[in-house]
Amino acid sequence: MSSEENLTEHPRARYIMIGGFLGAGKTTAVGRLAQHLSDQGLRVGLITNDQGSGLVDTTMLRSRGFATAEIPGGCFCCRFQSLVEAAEQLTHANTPDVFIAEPVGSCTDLVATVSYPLRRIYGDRFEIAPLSVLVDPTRAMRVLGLDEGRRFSEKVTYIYLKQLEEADLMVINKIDSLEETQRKSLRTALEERFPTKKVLEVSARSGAGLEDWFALMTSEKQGSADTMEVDYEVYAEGEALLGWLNATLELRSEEAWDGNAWMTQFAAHAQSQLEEQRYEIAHLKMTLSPEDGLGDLAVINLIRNDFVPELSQTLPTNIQQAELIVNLRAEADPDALEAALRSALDAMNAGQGAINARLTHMEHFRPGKPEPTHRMEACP
Ligand SMILES: Nc1nc2c(ncn2[C@@H]2O[C@H](COP(=O)(O)OP(=O)(O)OP(=O)(O)O)[C@@H](O)[C@H]2O)c(=O)[nH]1
Ligand SMILES: [Mg+2]
Repeated sequence: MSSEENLTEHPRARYIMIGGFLGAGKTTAVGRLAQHLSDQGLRVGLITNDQGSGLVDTTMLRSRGFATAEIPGGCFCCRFQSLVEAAEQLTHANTPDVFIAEPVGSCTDLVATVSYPLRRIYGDRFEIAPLSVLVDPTRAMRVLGLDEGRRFSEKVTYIYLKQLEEADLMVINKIDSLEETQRKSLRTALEERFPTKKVLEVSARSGAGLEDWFALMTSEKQGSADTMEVDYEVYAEGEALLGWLNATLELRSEEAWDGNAWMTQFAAHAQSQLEEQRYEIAHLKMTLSPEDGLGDLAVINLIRNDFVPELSQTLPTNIQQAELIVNLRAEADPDALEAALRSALDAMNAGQGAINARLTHMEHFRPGKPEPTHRMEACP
């Protein structure tokens, strides 16, 4: 049976896409929204996406019990049919009332290449919500010149600003980390630069502001404005400046060890290796899953060089054997990312009571030129 036949058997499901640059808090927000909808008795299907495979985001969302389909090996826009098939796969599993999709954080032009094609080709199956674009305040303040800290180069910044330009809902996240004056000046700067946008303020971590945002995503339909112009040469060059590394390792030791402490130390070693070369980190994220089958997970994130690795989930007990997934995105040569990761591992292995680490998956590359399956500039 074709994917078209399968999907037509079911009523229209809402399709919500939460975009935003690397590290803005998309997966955190997706998990929050999925929980919010599940608590209301709705069935949710989540879709994750990456240029490579072996994804921290998928591992995290699945560990929380959400039905999650993964599209590895290319962005939604270039793998449009895989997106439709992922929805079909989830439909078979639990017939979601709502799909929540997280696009790759270095992607833009999602309205023209994903939302409008879904509406025009599969409008009888999906009701498309407004596109949300999440904003990490520190990153945004640097891009907009409100903060002096380090920033990405011009072409990566081009992608960042294009993401903001196409937002239906511009969502300042992490307001728990902001002073009142910073929050006001960021909001003012965004409203001045993008006067037609609806700007919201939330904290996916604390829950502040989420009710209003979730209400908009679950009730409003996306409008029909003409899409923005995108220079695909600059976009491709910007994407190619970002090095990508996905690795999976098996860790084991005779003695039980503290996985939270191990991962924190490992992230700190990787950070110092990258900082030595002055590579700008976009997001280093890792999960550590013990092989005891109980489903616990430790998660660590580092979202820029001048910050600290944050454990957002911890393991309750010591472990002996575990799988470590590493996803690293930085403005750097991918070979240099691999070298940094290997040096960080060497540093860990040089310590006392070393944990035996075996690499089971490693890919590191620069994303290729985006070549969307469809590009529709207007939608009825
Ligand atoms: N302080 C604070 N931190 C947050 C908030 N939301 C997310 N974070 C943190 O931001 C980091 C990145 O969050 P993710 O949800 O993984 O970000 P993402 O946009 O999915 O990242 P990519 O998938 O790599 O593009 C994590 O350390 C989160 O815990 C928030 O509201 N406040
Ligand atoms: Mg994510």
